[in-house]
Amino acid sequence: EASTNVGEEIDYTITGIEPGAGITQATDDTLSEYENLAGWEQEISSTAAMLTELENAINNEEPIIVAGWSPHYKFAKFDLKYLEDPKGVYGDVEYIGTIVRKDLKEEMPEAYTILDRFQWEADDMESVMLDAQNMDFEEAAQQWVDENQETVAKWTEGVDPVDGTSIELVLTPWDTERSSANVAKIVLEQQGFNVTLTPVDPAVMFKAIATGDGDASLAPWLPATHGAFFEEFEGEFDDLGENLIGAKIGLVVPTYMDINSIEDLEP
Ligand code: PBE
Repeated sequence: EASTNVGEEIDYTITGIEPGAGITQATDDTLSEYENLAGWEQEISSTAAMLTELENAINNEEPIIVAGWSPHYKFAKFDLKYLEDPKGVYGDVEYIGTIVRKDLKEEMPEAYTILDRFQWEADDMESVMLDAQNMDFEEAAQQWVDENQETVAKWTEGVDPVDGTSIELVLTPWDTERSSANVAKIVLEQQGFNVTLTPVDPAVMFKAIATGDGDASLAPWLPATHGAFFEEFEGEFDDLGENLIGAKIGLVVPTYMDINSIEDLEP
């Protein structure tokens, strides 16, 4: 029996997300680096639109290929798999890092110490993301902080309280980063900081920290997803290393689809 041509069924289109996302660039790179994807396109729209299309396809058991990432609740909600990426365009398992502006250590040592210690697991982030399906992120983050006082105490141990110092955290506009930023906001506010959260595109996020317009960010996905921005501004910010290990991006399909690798796709 001849295998069905998935490409034809989905109009040779990968369902992407926002234009400024690192994964959008990685998907464009994938389309140009895999010869079998000649003629394929990425449909760029929004995360919400991608999730709606994914859900519709699954409800009808139709084929679909989306630009996907984890941690994300879509893996808990649906049966999904990553397509193998033998050329490694999407990178391997990643970490989410913390970067701060150059003078933060000197000017706000209390915040620097807490941000430097801020580290959690994919499960923690996922629980905030999942709760935030039914409440706002601030509430979900507060719930996580209430339930994880021991972890929070390790981040804040021995740090002096401050009296209303303003600090601006720059994030990117995805649920993963809304989760970490809102948890960091609550922890810093408990310490006496006055915290502003500013969501921007990844390129703007790196630039804001490099120029000192923003104080810190827990949002870089590295080494691949935001690697080009990281390199562009390297040396102009302080790199505090990972805050979460085990992130991933790639092409994601429902498990009922009979393909396993990007190389299985036909031109
Ligand atoms: N994401 C989620 C973002 C970073 C966090 C994978 C959609 C991106 O591609 O830039």
